[in-house]
Amino acid sequence: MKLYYDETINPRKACAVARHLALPVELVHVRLARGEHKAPGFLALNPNGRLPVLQDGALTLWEANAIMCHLSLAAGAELWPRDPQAQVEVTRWLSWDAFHFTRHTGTLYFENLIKPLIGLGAADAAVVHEAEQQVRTSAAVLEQHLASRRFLLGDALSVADFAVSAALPYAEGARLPLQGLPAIARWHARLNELPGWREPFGPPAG
Ligand SMILES: N[C@@H](CCC(=O)N[C@@H](CS)C(=O)NCC(=O)O)C(=O)O
Repeated sequence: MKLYYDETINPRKACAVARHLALPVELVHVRLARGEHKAPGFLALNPNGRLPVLQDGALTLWEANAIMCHLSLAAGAELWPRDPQAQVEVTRWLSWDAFHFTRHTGTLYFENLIKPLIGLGAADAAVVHEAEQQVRTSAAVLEQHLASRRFLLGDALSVADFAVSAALPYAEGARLPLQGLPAIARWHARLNELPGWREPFGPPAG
């Protein structure tokens, strides 16, 4: 399997799952800052011109959430659970994440961290303000949910945890408004205990 990535928020999800599951995945570095994701060869893999992309035999798969689920199936793991009701629960959190959480933590990540890094100028204050409001609202929901659970599904780690937590490693630089939320902080600490989640871009074991 080949996983095309750069060290940014969406590829991070797929790389973390691959490493956590110790899958024999070859990481292929595509440098966003050099525009390598817009080269014809890469666009043939993903016409969206975005990372990550997974190649597994004849299958070429884009979208980080789908890639995480595929990796779990490939490993025979339970991060994408076998139980249908648990699948519904994971789907709920993946949808919530895409529309309400990482959508906005991702905006703060881009505005506060990436833009200055790649010379696109200062963060847009109005965009930052709106995203902060959205993150605060959604983080309150997440905080309440995690107050009585180890992971999003309860005791079982799932791809939903890898998705919803994608921006947490960048919380400081992205200036995510997540202070004073102890359940989220405990969950973050728990994820940090997983070497694959903590260091997703190292070579996967196995
Ligand atoms: N919904 C996609 C988003 C992928 C995405 O936007 N990736 C970013 C890197 S974090 C990217 O490749 N950006 C390049 C661009 O927008 O030109 C996924 O989850 O895989």
